[in-house]
Amino acid sequence: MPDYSLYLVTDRGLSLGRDTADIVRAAVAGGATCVQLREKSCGTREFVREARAVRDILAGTGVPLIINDRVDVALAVGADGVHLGQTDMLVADARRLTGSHMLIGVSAECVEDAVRAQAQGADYIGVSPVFATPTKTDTAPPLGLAGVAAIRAAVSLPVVGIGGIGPANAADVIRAGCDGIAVVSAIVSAADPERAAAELLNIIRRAREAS
Ligand code: TZP
Ligand code: MG
Repeated sequence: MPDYSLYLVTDRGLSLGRDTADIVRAAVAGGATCVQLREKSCGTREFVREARAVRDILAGTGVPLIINDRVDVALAVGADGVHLGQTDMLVADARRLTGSHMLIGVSAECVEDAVRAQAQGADYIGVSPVFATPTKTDTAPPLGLAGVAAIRAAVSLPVVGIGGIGPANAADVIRAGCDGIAVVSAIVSAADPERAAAELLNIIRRAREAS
């Protein structure tokens, strides 16, 4: 099973002018265990090109590449998985295209979303958003730690928290039951993404040891 402990979600607009490929390389050097390529503004051809570049960076590291939204891009580049939101393709339809080997993650904004995604054959749940975040403005209201715990209790799949997570609250999210944390700005906007990833991974490990 993939290690979702420290799950980087990319965002070129928040990367302070640095290449997504460089951010990914640094984050993985620091200990990121999973990478989701999330492109909201570029064309399909560029998305595929970038996905291939990131796939090549991750080759041999054991860190899976997950593509946001686009099942076609994931298939074209031989990614390890695809991540779907509540208005993206249904899990069952994505599964028809990907077959059983590709990971399918689903963002859940409530317990019902998570239970449905599990029943439909998702591989992991993104609990979204845990806290308010300026990074994504069209989210449901924040679930908070109680919302995380409720989703954790309702499904047996791995659960990854996303939204407003950084060094100050990552341990709380792990203690609330998440198998990992997904972050955008805490890594892509950090002055030193490698160090930011290493610090977060340390916090996650310590939170696990203490519980
Ligand atoms: N999905 C739910 S919240 C979010 C996404 C992609 C953005 C999280 O960004 P940040 O900077 O880690 O709060
Ligand atoms: Mg989406």
